[in-house]
Order: sequence, then C-alpha cells, then structure tokens
Amino acid sequence: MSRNFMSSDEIRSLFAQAMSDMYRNEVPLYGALMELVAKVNAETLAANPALEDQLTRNHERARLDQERHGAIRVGTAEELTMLRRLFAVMGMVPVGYYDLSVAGVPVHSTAFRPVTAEALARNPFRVFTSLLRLELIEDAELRAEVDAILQQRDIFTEGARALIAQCERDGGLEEADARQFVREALETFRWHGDATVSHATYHALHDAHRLIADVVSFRGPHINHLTPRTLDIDAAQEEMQARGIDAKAVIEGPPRRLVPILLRQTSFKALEEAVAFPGDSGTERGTHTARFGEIEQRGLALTPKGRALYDQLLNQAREAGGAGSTGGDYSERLAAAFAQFPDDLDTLRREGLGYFHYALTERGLAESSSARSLPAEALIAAGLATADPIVYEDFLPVSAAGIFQSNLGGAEQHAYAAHESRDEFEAALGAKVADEFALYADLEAASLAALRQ
Ligand code: OOG
Ligand code: NI
Repeated sequence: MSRNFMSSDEIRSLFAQAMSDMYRNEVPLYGALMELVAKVNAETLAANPALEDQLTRNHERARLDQERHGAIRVGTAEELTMLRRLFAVMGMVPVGYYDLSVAGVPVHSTAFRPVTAEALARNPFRVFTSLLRLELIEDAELRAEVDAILQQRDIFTEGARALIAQCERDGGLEEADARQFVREALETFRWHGDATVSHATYHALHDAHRLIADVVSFRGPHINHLTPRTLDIDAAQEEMQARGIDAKAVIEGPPRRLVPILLRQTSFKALEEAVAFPGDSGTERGTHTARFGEIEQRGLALTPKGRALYDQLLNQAREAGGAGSTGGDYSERLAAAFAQFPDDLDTLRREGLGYFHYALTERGLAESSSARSLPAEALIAAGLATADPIVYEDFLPVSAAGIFQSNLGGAEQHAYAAHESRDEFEAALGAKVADEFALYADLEAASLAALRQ
C-alpha cells in the first residue's frame, strides 16, 4: 500500500501560518508588530550584506520571514500529554525544562519545536508550553475546585483526537487529512470571550494567582502571544515606542553586542479584553488580561561553558545594587557585567563558548580530501572553511519569567518555596524532554563531519 503523506514540516508550516492569521484577526496589534519587524529586518539586511550572506549560508534567510514562536498554558497532565501527541504530528518535540516557580510563576514548561537541521530550515515554529503546578496553590479548597473545573473540560476537538490517533497508527496524514488536522488543531488555541466559571470564581482564582485564572477559566489554552524574529531588537523597540505601542521597559536577555548571543526579547503589554461570565441571574460582564505581542532577536547558541558564563554575568547585573531587573540603571549594569563576555566570533569559537556550523568555502571544495582533513581551525585560517554561529532555538527561564511578570500586572511576585520537578513534568508529559545542548552539539558535529566528505 503506498501512501502519499504530507511531510510533518509542511503540516507545521501550514499550522504556523494558520495560527498567525488567526492571531492577527484576534489581536490586530500583533499584525502591527509583524509589519514593524518586516520593515526593521529589510532595513537591517540592506545595511549589512555580510549578515545576509551569513544567514543564507546557515539556511536562516528563507525561514526568517515565517519565523515565530507562541506560548500556551495548560492545566492537567492529560492536556499536556495530548499536546505532545498533537505537536508530534507536526514534527515538534519537547525540548528543555523550564522551572518558573523560582520567579513566582506557578508553572513549569518545555518548548515544542523541530530539531533536525532540515526541519529547522524549513520552519522553526516553536510553542513554549507551560503546565500549571496545582500543588503550588496553597488553599486546599481552591485547589480542589480548580481540579474539578479542569477535569470537566476537553480542550481538543473530537476530529483532532481522531486524526492524531490516525497519524500515529499510519505514520502520517495525506493532504486532505493534514489540512483537516490543521483546522481542528487550531480550535484548541482559539480565544474564547465567554468564560466557563462565574465572575466570583474567576476572582477567587485571580486572587490566588492571575495565571491560575488564565489557565482555569476558559474552554481552552488560548495562544497568549506570537513572536516574530527581528534582526535588530533595539531598532524594533524604538520603532514600537515611536508608534506609541505600550512596550515593556527593558529588553530581556543579554545586552546589545557585536555578536548576538542566545535570545533578546521585548513585548507590548497584555490587552484588557471583555469577557462574559456565566451567572445565576444571567451573564456578567468583566475583563481578562492575558494576550500580548512579543518580538525576539536570536543569536549564537552557547555551550554549557558559555551558558554558565551568561548565567553568572546576568546574575551579577541583576544583583548589583539588589535592584533586580527593574532598577533604573539596569541596562548599564548589564552592559558592564557583559564586558567580560568575549564579543568576536573567533574568540567565542576558540574558547568553546558557542556552537558553530562549519562549511567549506569554494576554495575548500576544490581542495583534495587530504587537504580537507586538516583541523577545522587550520581550514578556517587558510580560507578553506567558514564557521557561522548556530542559532539558539530555545528559551531562557529568567527572560520568560520577566515576560510573564510584565504581563501579570508588573508587580514582582514572591518566589514559591518549591523547586524544580522535572521528573513530575516528564511524567505529566508522558515523555522525556530533549537536552538542547546535545541537539546543538549534534548539529555542529554533523557540519564538521561534512567537511571531510
Ligand atoms: C510564556 C512566557 C515565555 C518567552 O518568550 O520566553 C515566553 C507565557 O507567558 O505563557 O514565551
Ligand atoms: Ni514568548
């Protein structure tokens, strides 16, 4: 029996586009962000042909205009497990574990994303997915109520469940089924302006934690933001301010540098939206604040050594003066701390701080295989090979906490006394999360091996 399955990459691309179209309709300000980012990217590329060459060599140029991530939050293990199966249809697997309880957000998270070089080049769509940690709700009665509410809902359509099972059984979906799957899957991420709980219950949940109200009060885990990728986040931030968009005060992540590392992010504040709450004597009107727009700039993926240095310097900047990331001089403290982080590609590579993609130059390709068997550094020195940064495809817990925070009313939250519980998260997920460092190391190793062929 021969089957003509649509590739998981293509299903993911269709889905990412459908999500973007839906979110642009739901939150028009997101459309404004997309436009702004397209403009900044076009200007940045026009001013910097070397950057365009580098992105092209790295298969990042074509994906850039479609590149974005989203985020959702769910309430139960069953929901998380089913999401894992849903994302698997699109070639997206859980990568990394993020504990946000230390920042006062009662969730832990992973990122569903593609992992192979080919899939990433085709469309790197990622979804940061958080699971509510019920055990962190202190009030036992409220905890029981939350549990009861969550047990009653089904965030997936019957059609989505059936097509996921079909895909798992058959090993793929033919085009018509794949298109139907995208439509059905989209329903899970749609906004619902009608809550499933009374206004009073909503307030009780909200008092326990704003995020709990967001996860529990609705029929589904509405996508809460989508994030296009910019090549110059400082320009994008200025442009947001110039257009009167209510942007977050600080850019999360490392400071501006010559060689961008990891991830820098900014967002506009969440919108206050009308919600209808069911009540005994008819519908009650209220509002809910959850959905926003975000912009990110991605840079070099760091090795464990580079990441340790990043974490150390970030802590140093945040702790200097005990002011966290809200003190007025934060960007100066950050820049001062990061003066210790090498900022040229050769040093970053030679000191083993980042992951690189190696490729032969035209002259390298013309060489004999014995010349090509020299160490990579010798090939680079002789102009026979290039080494370009491997882009960071993941997230940063401190930054994520900052994004949550700025959309939870600004006030710093108290940290939970809990600690990370990766095992429980993986049990709820029904799978292990992949180690992001191993994935980058594999990409680098494959490019080195290809030099010799
Ligand atoms: C997720 C926040 C994390 C990011 O870009 O770090 C995130 C959320 O608010 O649900 O999306
Ligand atoms: Ni985000």
